[in-house]
Amino acid sequence: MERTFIAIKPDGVQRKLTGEIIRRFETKGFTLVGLKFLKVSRELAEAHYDVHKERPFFAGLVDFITSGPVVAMVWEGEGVVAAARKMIGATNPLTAEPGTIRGDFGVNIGRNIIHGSDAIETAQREIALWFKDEELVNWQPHSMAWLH
Ligand code: 3AN
Repeated sequence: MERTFIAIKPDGVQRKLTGEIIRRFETKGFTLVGLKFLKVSRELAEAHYDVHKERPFFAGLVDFITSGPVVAMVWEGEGVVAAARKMIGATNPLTAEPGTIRGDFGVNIGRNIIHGSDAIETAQREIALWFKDEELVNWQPHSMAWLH
C-alpha cells in the first residue's frame, strides 16, 4: 500500500494546527501508520533537504526546521502521495488554493506549515530517513470501504 511522509513544521506546531491537520488526513480516509513529535537535529534536517543544498534558502530552511518541535507522520492509502500534495496546496501559501492547508492557514513561503513528499520514491526515502521500521505500525482499519 502506498505511503507518504508528512511533517508539520515548527510554525504549524506553534500555530496549534496539529489537530486540524491530522483531522484532515483522518477524515479524508487515509490511515496513520507512524507518528512522532521531535526536535529535529541539523544532521536530519540537512539530509531531509539534501536536494535543496545548492539553493539560496537552504541554510534558512535548515535553521527553521530545527528551531522548534515538528510532528512527523506516515500516512497510508491508495494515491496518498499525490492526494496529500493536493490537500497541502502550492509551495507559496499566498497562491495556494483556499481549501488547502497552506491556502487556509499560511501567507509566507518560508513558513508554509507543512511538508509532504513530492513523489512515491521521495516518500520512500523520507520515511526511511525519519522512521525506523519498528516505529511504523502495520494495521488495517476495519473494513468500512463503503464509507469513503
Ligand atoms: P514543497 O514543500 O511545496 O515541496 P519545495 O520542495 O520546492 O516545496 O521546497 C521545499 C521547502 O523550501 C518549502 N516547503 C519551503 O519551505 C522552502 N522554499 C521553497 N522555495 C522557497 C523560496 N523561494 N524561499 C524560501 N523558502 C522556499
